[in-house]
Amino acid sequence: MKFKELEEHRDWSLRALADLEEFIRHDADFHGSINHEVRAIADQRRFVEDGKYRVVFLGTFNVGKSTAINAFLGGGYLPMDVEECTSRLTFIERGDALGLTIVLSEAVADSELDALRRLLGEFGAAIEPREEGTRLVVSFSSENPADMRRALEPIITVMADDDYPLLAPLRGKIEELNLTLPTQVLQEDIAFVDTPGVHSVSETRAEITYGIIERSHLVISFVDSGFAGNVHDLNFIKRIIKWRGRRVFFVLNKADKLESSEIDVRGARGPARSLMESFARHDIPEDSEIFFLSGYRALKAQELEHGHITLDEALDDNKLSIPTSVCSGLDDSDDPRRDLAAYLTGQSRFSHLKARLIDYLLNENKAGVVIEAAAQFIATRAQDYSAGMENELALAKDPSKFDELRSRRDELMKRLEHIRKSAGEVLEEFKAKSLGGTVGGEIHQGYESRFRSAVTEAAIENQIIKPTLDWLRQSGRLKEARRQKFKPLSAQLEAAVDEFVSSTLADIHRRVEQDEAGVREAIAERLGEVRGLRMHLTELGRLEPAALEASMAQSYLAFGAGGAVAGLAAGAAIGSIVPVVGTAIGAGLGGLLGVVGGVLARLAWSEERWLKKLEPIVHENAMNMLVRGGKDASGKPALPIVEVVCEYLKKRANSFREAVQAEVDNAIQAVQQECDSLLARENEIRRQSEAIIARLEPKVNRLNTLRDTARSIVDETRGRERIRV
Ligand SMILES: Nc1nc2c(ncn2[C@@H]2O[C@H](COP(=O)(O)OP(=O)(O)O)[C@@H](O)[C@H]2O)c(=O)[nH]1
Ligand SMILES: [Mg+2]
Repeated sequence: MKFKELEEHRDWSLRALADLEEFIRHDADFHGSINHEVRAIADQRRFVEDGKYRVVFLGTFNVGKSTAINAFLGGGYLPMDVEECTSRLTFIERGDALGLTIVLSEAVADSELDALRRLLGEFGAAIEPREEGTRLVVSFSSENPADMRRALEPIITVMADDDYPLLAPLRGKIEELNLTLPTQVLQEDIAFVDTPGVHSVSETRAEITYGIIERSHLVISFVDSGFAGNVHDLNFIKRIIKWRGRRVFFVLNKADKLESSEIDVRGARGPARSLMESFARHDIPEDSEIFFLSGYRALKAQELEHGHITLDEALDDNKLSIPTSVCSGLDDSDDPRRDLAAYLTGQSRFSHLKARLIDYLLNENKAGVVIEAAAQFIATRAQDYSAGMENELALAKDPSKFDELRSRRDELMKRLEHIRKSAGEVLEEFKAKSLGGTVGGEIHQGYESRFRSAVTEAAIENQIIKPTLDWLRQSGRLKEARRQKFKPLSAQLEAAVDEFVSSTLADIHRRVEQDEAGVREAIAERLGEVRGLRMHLTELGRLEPAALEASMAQSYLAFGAGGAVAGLAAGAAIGSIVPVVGTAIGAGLGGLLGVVGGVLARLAWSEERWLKKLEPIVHENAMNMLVRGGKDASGKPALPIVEVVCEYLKKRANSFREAVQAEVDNAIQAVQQECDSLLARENEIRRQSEAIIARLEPKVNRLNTLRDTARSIVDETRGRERIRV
């Protein structure tokens, strides 16, 4: 599957969903529940829209994130080498033209707007406040990357304060920057997210970073290849990988500063080896992909190619340190600019990263699956909506079919009731499994109680506190911890809590997913039967078992994919556990520093006395984080992790059950209503058959075309390439 094809399918799906919605809302021949269907369509639309390819760049200040993003964009759009002062995210997406929207937490002041206007006016950019001054829309008169950079620099940098003092208060209000770049620049529909340059990822406002990772498809973690053995954020990254299933690529940047012998992606030596050793210590999957990169060379190569810099400028750039042998080779070249660009591109190792990124987003990311699920949904819904009209049409064309429908009405209703009852049983069993209870003599514990019973005082003691203190007892650790104001001890405790929660939760999650999948399968079978009955309403007697099975199989897939999405929708609606737990861990960390960091750190006690003093503090912190709660670093109350997790498990189970129940009720009700309304209108249908045929036939055809196109998209996405999930 190519980007372009997937894009076309996405566009088609969005249009088709809009068509279906239009039909439901405004066509008198739709007889089902408008609310239910509109909500189901809105869910699908949200998934399709969210199925864009968002790549988020993480890493400490100065590691080269902005430079590398610029390399992906082919020009210096983002300011580089600047100390940024706001913790905000920069989103870069494709758009009609070069553009910038500044999202503010409060309205812009007139003085700020004036200052910004003057500044942007210097290169012909205009600014317009929207939404009561909380959004500033900047439009550029050119597509020159330097213009965007010049507009952004004073908005985000600390240094700019001296030059633009009037903008200082504005900077504090910035929540988000949205850049759009013309499509010829960003050919693939990948959106990039640059995270603020701070000294450590965990120091950025955790919610911001976690929040965006939730909405991204790939995380690229930047590491300075000169400091690969000393990466601070691996716990944070581990949570992303383990709890959210996000793929993380590790980029060892500034590889131009390495000897070629140090560059070995397999990790036998050099920085990749150091990084892999850290992976092992932090329980990061060892098959995590590592890339070497020189973002700077990659960017300069493209600037050369696009004529943004001259050959001489490149040759004079000390940072590029182009070897004399390469320089002299250029003397004989027909096109030295192209040749130097090619040399730099090769040296940068950028193409490996880019090719793998695209390959991942297209083939392993769920974007393809989302489109397939949407197409499946469209096919089933189009079929459902047209089935009602087809039945009416069949009766208008051949009113003798009314006899069968009348004689079999009671039988039909009984079958539907039977299906409703057995679906109810499936959901009852799920309720017992998820919330606890007894079904069919079997006692189920429930997810919440499973989790609570794993978090015992003894488990906390053995799996968190003891290992943390053992760690502290190793030689030199205490001294080092004291020297660094106990930060290493906090980090160690955080890691132990993290490990404990992740592994306990991982077991429960597996069970949750298995139970949900079981429900989906069982319910899909019943829904398939309902749909079969509806499709053959006017010829119930002739409903062959084979026909029923075929429609069941089709519907099973539909619900399998669509239902998974409904589950996901529920998950999205209740939020995710990761940000909250991350915050709770951060809160515990603040607590420990608060207690120890102040007075005690300076005391000249013996090692034994220190350990005795620290033991209850570690204990207290672990208990606060997990079960008691407390205050976070900024003094706000923080819920304990156990409560956060239990709330999540309960909400997830309930939303899943409700979503499935609503889907079943909706499908059954539609058939019942349809049957009764057809019988009630028998005389009218007999009398006005001509008019009814003329009215319904084009609508049925339109819906059937939608259905068939959707089915062919399903076949295509499924057939041509296996998408790994
Ligand atoms: N030598 C070298 N320097 C780089 C490379 N990438 C970025 N830099 C430099 O590192 C500094 C910080 O880069 P920047 O992209 O602003 O980092 P950010 O804070 O992570 O966004 C700048 O001076 C860049 O020129 C690289 O691949 N090699
Ligand atoms: Mg930056």
